[in-house]
Amino acid sequence: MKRKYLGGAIATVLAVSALAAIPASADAQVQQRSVKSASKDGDAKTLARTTSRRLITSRAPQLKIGSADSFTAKPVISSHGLQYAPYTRTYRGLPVIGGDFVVVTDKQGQVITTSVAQRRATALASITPRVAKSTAVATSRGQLTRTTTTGTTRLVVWQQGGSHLAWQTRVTGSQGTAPSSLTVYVDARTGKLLGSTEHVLSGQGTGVYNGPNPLPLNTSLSGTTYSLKDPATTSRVCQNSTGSVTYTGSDDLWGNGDATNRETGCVDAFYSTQVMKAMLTDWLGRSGMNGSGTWVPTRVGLNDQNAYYDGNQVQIGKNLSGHWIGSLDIVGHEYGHGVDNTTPGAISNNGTQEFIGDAFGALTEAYANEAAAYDPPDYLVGEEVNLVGTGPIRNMYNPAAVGDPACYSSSIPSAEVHAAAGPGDHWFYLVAEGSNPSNGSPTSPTCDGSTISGLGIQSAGKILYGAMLMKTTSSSYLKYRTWTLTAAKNLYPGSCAEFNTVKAAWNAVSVPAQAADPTCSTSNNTVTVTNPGAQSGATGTATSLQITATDSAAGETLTYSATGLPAGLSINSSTGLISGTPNAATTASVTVTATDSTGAAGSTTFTWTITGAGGVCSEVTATGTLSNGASSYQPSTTGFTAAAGAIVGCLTGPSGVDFDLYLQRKRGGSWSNVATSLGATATENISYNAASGTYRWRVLSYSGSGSFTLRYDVP
Ligand SMILES: [Ca+2]
Ligand SMILES: [Ca+2]
Ligand SMILES: [Ca+2]
Ligand SMILES: [Ca+2]
Ligand SMILES: [Zn+2]
Repeated sequence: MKRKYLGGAIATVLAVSALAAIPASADAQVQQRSVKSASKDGDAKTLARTTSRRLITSRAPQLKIGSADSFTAKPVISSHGLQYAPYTRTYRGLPVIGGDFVVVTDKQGQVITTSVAQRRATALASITPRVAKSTAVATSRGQLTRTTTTGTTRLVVWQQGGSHLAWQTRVTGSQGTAPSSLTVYVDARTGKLLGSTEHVLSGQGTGVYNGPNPLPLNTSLSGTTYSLKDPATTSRVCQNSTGSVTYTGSDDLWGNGDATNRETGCVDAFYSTQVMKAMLTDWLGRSGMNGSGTWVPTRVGLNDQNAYYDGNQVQIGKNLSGHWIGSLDIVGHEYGHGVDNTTPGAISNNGTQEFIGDAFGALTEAYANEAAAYDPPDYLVGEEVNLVGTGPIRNMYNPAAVGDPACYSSSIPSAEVHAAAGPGDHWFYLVAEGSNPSNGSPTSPTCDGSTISGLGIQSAGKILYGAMLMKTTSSSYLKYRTWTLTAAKNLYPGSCAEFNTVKAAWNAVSVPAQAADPTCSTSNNTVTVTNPGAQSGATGTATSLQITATDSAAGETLTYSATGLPAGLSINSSTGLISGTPNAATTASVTVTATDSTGAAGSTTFTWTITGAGGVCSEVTATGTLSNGASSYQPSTTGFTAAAGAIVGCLTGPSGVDFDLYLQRKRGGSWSNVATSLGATATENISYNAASGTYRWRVLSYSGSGSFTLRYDVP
């Protein structure tokens, strides 16, 4: 890659000085926008940008803003409901290498976390170099055994631990027999080498046999000429390495089954990017290799037992039998470097770059999910063809099987980059499949003897990708531990199962806990049910009431229940809608409860008065108070006279007590019960088809005390 951040993005520069004033209205404006529904990605991205600017202008301490910093916003990335706003930094106009950060926000623009490369503010006594540019260029060229191209040299700040004024130079050539392209940093005050970044990321491939044939390929037709070019994504092509020419033909039939034929090699490689494109969209919510739909060309014909991504292309080489090696896992691996390079912080550092590639290879192979006769998912890298005569070149569930370390140690960051993939590959497998899978996948011995249950490869990929969107140039296994834990927490709100698995898997590969690691707890959720106020209705008239509730944890599913509802009404447990037709007059005390999936619950209580439509329980209202076990006679012990017809009574009382209702008739000087309602609560209803005579109500406290209301109709 010759230039950073090519194309697409319209960068905005935001300068900050110690005197920067925050507009008085800024907070109010953010607040106002936050309460608006931001259902579209665009709104959420705008809110993320606004929030990030506010963090910068308020000089939030976690951003480590120095006295002369400016910031450049890169495009906000939306994924799984979260927004990732990356920024790069300059100091007194010089790019700060290691000054980048990412602000993560939710859909409402609230900050969820920040990921900052540097640990202290940038500060330099002087930005005048003491070492000549030509001296620095010579030192940079000396990092390669043969340098064919030297790019432009510029002054930057190398921010790692402390701040160093540095000359940055891109040199391209070879390191021994391997292609190499380095960005080299030389201290501009002392002439010492500060560090370098490799841009050619080589993997080793395997032979390529996707199936069943014929493989469906998304090709283009122009005039009468077909080409191996995705019509929907014209940057996704497969070319002959010689001349970098996209394969074309007069028919839409490709390859001849000969594994040494380059066009056949392109069939497998082009099919592999086609599968990967779908995997990125469906599983990770990412558009194409670079996140905005763009790929770099695949070129088949590299004359080496190798494949590589260099920022501009993916070159596919061959095995010892001359078979081109564009298998799902090799192609997925190389374009995984492309995803890594085009997410914040660029290529992963300190021994983590190759495990990222392997994870994307495994994800691509898993998404294709081919039958055993072809290239089934297996968490091996390069198993299909014997590249150099030793079988697969990496084994994610048992790295030691191919001689790679399975466990992290302090020597990993400086180990050979492919061997350094061992602990990360092992971690990815444990998160995806676990240590003792029950689905037939292989066991994966842990470094600490622990047992882990997997989350499935789709969740493992989602969490790893979420971490990559928080990546900064300070990436390492230690940082990936913190970032994946943060991602698991953010992507599965209200649940700690994913977080706990990610944590257990890092422990299982000996990556130690970090001070910056988040913690996960579901016990602090609060659920709030909005009180709808007193309600009223009438018997025989359908009614409905929507209950609303909020949860402090995002993404939770609420379940509703209710007690004390007027007879005839019920609540929908998933929507919170109360509906139905009341069939008895009452004054009910209704309590609605909402519970989330972690068990957190909230409730509210309100009264709901149902009056008798057409006179039911509406003529006479009597009230009284009962102590436990006592009776009250209404309207008095001597009762009332009634004509023949329906005597209807509706009793209500406090919740938690059991009052019962009796209708008594006087005959021959004594009273006897003619109707009773003896339910378990204080709500009782009687409708009695009476002969003319003398009647009275008896209200009995079966248990509990309190006041009651008795409404009744007399014919
Ligand atoms: Ca053809
Ligand atoms: Ca396979
Ligand atoms: Ca494989
Ligand atoms: Ca009762
Ligand atoms: Zn690689």
